[in-house]
Amino acid sequence: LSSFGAQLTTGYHSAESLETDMRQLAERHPEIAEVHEIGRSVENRPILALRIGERSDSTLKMLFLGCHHAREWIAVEIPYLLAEHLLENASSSSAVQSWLRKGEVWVVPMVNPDGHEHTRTSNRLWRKNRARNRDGTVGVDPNRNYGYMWGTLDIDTSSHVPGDETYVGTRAFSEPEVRAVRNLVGRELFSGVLTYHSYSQLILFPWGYTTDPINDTASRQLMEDVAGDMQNAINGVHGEKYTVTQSSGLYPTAGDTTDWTYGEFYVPSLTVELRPQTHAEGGFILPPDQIRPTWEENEPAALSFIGRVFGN
Ligand code: ING
Ligand code: ZN
Repeated sequence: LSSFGAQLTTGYHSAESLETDMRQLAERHPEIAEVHEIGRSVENRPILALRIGERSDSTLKMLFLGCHHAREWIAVEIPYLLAEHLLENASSSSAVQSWLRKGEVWVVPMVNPDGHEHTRTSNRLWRKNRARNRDGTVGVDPNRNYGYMWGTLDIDTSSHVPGDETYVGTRAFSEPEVRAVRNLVGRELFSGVLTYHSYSQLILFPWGYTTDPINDTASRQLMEDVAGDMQNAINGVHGEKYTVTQSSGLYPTAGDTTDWTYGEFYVPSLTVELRPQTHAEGGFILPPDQIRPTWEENEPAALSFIGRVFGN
């Protein structure tokens, strides 16, 4: 059973085919995998996590998130394929086996199922969730709705105007999809967080809300080292270049995932912007034949982050 089985039309998962595949994956590996519903979306779709690991009382845990933004379809597939890789190599790879003995990996491939469904049926380039705003517009940007320095910027990349693409919402954690992640992170105390987006081929570390660097030089060094290792791992597979930078260097944003997980919990936290590099190469519309090579280069990158956190 390959992960491409349920994706006959586009090569990409829908919310529904993802649920089917996540449940089948867990059923095939009952000793080390469980599906958890961590919350429900605005339109009441389940937000699902796979918990992978032998123990449920471990203190070493990592979190991989995908698809805060509806149109970034590749950002569903990479965390899903990571989960599949860990489960299918749990006994054949000694590194994976030892990680799953001492720690847990949590994977949430689709934080924003309503928006994702909207991109399949109505508007391929929809970004936000499907919240009904008071002024009649639709959608809050889930990657502006986290509670660290939330709402402190009011610019086009972090907007207080409800109809805008980067609308921050009425208050921090106003959105159920973002509360689902908050509750999971509050409960599990992760030692590393990686959230996937597309596109641009970047590896981003906090802060987003300011161009100031992180004060704590040890944390900053750790995140830059992990990011640099990931960059090298990626480059070594197909020669693709991913650039490491502070996220505010791309553009300033307040309320993103990694500012909150680092700012609130001091957890090393990174954002990866997957393929392609440019708009001319398709932007958010990545041909399905690129899923496999994108995974092939991101596999050693994700594993190097896990190795750094769990020990090799
Ligand atoms: N890009 C991210 C966004 O939310 C980002 C970039 C990540 C900014 C992390 C700040 C912090 O705008 C996409 N493509 O969504
Ligand atoms: Zn995004």
